[in-house]
Amino acid sequence: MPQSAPHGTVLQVCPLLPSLEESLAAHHDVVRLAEQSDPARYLAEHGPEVVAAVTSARIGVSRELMDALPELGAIVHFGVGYETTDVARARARGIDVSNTPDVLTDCVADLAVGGLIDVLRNLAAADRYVRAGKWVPNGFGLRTKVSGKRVGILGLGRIGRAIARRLEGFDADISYHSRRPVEGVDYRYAASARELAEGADVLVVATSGGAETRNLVSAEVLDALGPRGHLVNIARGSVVDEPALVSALVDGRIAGAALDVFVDEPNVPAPLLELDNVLLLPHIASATRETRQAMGDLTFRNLDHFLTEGTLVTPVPPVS
Ligand code: 8YV
Repeated sequence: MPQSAPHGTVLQVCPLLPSLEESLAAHHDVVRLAEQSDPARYLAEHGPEVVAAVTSARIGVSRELMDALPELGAIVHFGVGYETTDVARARARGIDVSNTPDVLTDCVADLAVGGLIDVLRNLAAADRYVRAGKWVPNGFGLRTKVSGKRVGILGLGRIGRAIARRLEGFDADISYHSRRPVEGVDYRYAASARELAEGADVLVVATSGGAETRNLVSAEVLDALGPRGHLVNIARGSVVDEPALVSALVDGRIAGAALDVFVDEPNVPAPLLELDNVLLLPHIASATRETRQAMGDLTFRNLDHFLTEGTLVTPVPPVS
C-alpha cells in the first residue's frame, strides 16, 4: 500500500444501491450512519476515525457532517450531481470529491428526449384517456409535431450534448446557452437563458444545480418561451423558479412541461397534479438497471482507489 493511502473508517452517509452497499461492506471498514442508534453520538465518539464518506448526489455531505469528520480525505458521490456538498469548503480542507460522470449520460439524455416527445404529443395523457374509457373517434384531438422543432438546450455539458445529438435525428434546429460558448460545436449560441427561450419551441434544462444556476429559468424566461413553448427539465428543480413555472402552466403562458426533477422532492406542487399538459416523473432519468449498476461500480472504484492509492478515479472539476 503506498504511503499516501489513508487508513480508517468509511462512513456511508445514506442508503445506496444494494449491490454497492454489499461491495463496500465486503471490501472496506464501512459504518452506515443511518443505522446508528444515535448518529450524533457516533460522530462525536468516532468522527476522527473516518477517512472517506460515500453518499448520494441527493444527500451529499452537509457542512455539519464535514465539520464532524476532521480526518476526512474524500467525499465520494453516487450520482453526477454534487451540489448538496460544499465543494469549495471541502477543497479548502484538502478533501477530494468525486462523482459518477459519463456512465449516466445516455440514460439521462434518453429520458429528456422521451419527456420531450411525451409533452408535445401528450402520450401519458393519451394513455390516461384510453384507460378512462373516454376514447371516441377523434376525441383526443391534435397535438404538436416533434420533428423539426427549435430546441434550446440550457447547459451544453456531457448530458446537454448527448441530448442535442439525439435530437439531430429529429431534424431539430438546436441552440444552447451555457456560461460561455462551447468549442467545437455548430449549434447556435444564445447569450442568455432568455434569448435561448425566445428562439425555442422547446427549452431543455440540462445544466448542473447549485447556487450558480438557481432560478436561471425565471418568470421572464418562461414568458420568453411563450404560450406555444414547452419546457423539459431533467437537471435539478432548483434551476427553474418553480412557483413561476406553476403559474405559467396554470395560466397557459407556456404550453406544457416534462419534469423529472422538483425543488422539494418528492413533493410536487399540487396544482401540477391537475394538469394534463404536464408530465410528472419521480426523478428517474438515470434509473435503469444498467446505468445504476455502472454508477455503483464507479462509486466503488473511486472509494477503492482512494483507499489503496490515495487518489480518486473521477474527481469533480475545480471550482470555477
Ligand atoms: C440520481 C442524479 O437519481 O446523478 C444525479 O445527479 O440526479 C440522479 O442520477 C440520484 O441523484 C442519485 O443519488
